[in-house]
Amino acid sequence: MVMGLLDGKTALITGVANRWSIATGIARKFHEHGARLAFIYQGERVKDEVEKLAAELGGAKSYSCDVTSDEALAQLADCVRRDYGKLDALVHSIAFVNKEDLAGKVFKTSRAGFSLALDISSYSLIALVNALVDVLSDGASVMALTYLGSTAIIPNYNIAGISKAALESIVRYLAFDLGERGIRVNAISAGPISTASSRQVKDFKSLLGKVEAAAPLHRNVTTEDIGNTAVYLASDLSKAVTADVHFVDSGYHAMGMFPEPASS
Ligand code: 0WD
Repeated sequence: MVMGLLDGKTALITGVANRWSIATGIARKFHEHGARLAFIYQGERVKDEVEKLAAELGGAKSYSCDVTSDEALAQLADCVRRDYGKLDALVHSIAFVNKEDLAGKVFKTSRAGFSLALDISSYSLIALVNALVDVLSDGASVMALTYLGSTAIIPNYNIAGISKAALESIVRYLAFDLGERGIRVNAISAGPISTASSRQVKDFKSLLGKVEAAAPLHRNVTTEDIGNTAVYLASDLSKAVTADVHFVDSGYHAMGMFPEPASS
C-alpha cells in the first residue's frame, strides 16, 4: 500500500493540457498519496480534458484561468478560498513560446515573442503567488517545472531556455520572500519528455536519444518520475528544502563530456 505522504494536504495544479502533460503525472501521484486536488485550465480548448482528469482523481474542482490575466487570477483566488479554504501545495507547470522562436537564431527573437514567452513561462509564477499568497498555508510548498536549457545551451530551446533562467531566479527570490512563513519554493528540472509543448522545439526527438545514450542512468524520465519527486517536495519530508533546482533527468545534467557512440 502506498503511504499517504500528502494526506490532509490540498494542492492546486496548473498546466494540465492532456494525459501526456507533466502536470497530469504529478496530479496522479499526488492523488495516490492522499492529496485533495484542484486544477486550472487555460480555456475551452483543454477544459474537457482537465475536467475528465479532475473527476477521475477524487472529484477535484477545476477553474478556468489564463495566467496572463490578473482578473482571472483574482477570481481563481476567490474560488480556491471559497471551495478549499487553504492550499498546501502549488504546482506551476506552464510554459509557452511562439513556435518560430523555438528554432534558428536567438537574436531573431522579436520583442513581442520575448515578452510573451517571459510573461507566460516566468512572470506567471510571480502572478500566481501574488494572487494566492493569502490562501497558501504556512509551511506550504510551491514548485515550478524547469529545464537544463536555463543554464546550458540546448540548440533550438532558445527563448524557452532564457525564460527558464528567469523562472529559476524567481524561484529563489520567492523562496526568500516566503521563507518567514515556512513556505518553500523549488524547481524541478525535468529531463526531456514528449509532450505537446516539448514537440514544438525543433529536433526535440533527438534530445531523447542523447539522454538515453549519455545519462548515467541511460534512460529517459517519465511523468511518473517527475510526479514522485513532486510528492517529496509537497510533503513534509522536504521541510528544510527551499530555493533549490532539483534535477530529475537520469543524471544527464552532471555530464561534462559525452562518451563516443558504441561502435558496432
Ligand atoms: O520535455 C519536457 N516536456 C519538459 C517540460 C522538460 C522540462 C520542463 N518542462 C516544463 C515545461 O517548460 C512547462 O513549464 O514542464 C512544464 C509542463 O510542460 P509539458 O507538460 O511538457 O507541456 P504541456 O502538456 O503542453 O503543458 C503546458 C501547459 C499548456 O499546454 P498547451 O499544450 O495547451 O499549450 O501550460 C498551460 C497549458 O495548459 N498553459 C497555460 N495555462 C494557463 N494560462 C497558459 C496560460 N496562459 N499557457 C500555457
